[in-house]
Amino acid sequence: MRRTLATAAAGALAAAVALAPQASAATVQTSGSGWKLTSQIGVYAASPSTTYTITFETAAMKTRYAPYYTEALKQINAAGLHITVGGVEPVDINKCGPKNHIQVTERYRPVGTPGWSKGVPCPYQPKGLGVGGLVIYDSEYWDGSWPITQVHLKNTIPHEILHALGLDHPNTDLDKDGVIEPHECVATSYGNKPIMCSPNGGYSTSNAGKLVGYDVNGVKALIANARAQGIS
Ligand SMILES: [Ca+2]
Ligand SMILES: [Zn+2]
Repeated sequence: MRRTLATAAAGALAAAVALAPQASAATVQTSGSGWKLTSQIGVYAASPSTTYTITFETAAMKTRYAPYYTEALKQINAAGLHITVGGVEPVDINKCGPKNHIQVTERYRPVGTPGWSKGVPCPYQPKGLGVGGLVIYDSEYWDGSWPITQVHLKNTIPHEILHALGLDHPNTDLDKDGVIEPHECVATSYGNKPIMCSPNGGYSTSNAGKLVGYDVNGVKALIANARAQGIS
């Protein structure tokens, strides 16, 4: 029995090394309770001395989306990551943008699924250190073709920004039925799931749009992973 356990532990360690090949397995963490990082596409760290700037393809998009970031950005900055709302610039959705920019645009069904938006970090960075990314919101939210509640809208908009920073969906097989299901995420004693829960999560109260504690821990993990690799 004891041997079996030891073998299982060794296997888990090997998996951790495979996920973060350039990092110290002892100190880089890519998931925890209610948070997960995008290590499978090579982004799992963020430098606290970097400023990430959110830019927009058009002025109308800035007007539309920027107000939804206010509360989340306060929390992300309080957690130690610097992120700010910038201006307008061209966006090529097939390429990484300027370094440390999170570029925001809008398309009709950007991932093909009605009602789904997309948020991705610029992938495969040295030491997993994020350099910004791309967010493409589904234009259906605004023309009535995809009915979305205000709560879901308020949570979805910052959710995609957090993807671009390096946070993944923390869904996990809580009921042990062998399937990681939609909405299968840890919750607080008040029933609040991470804003990063797929397909949607976060507060359903007037706090909608704010990160839940789990998400803040994910942001802190991005910074801790940079420091663990000697990046200040
Ligand atoms: Ca399950
Ligand atoms: Zn998502």
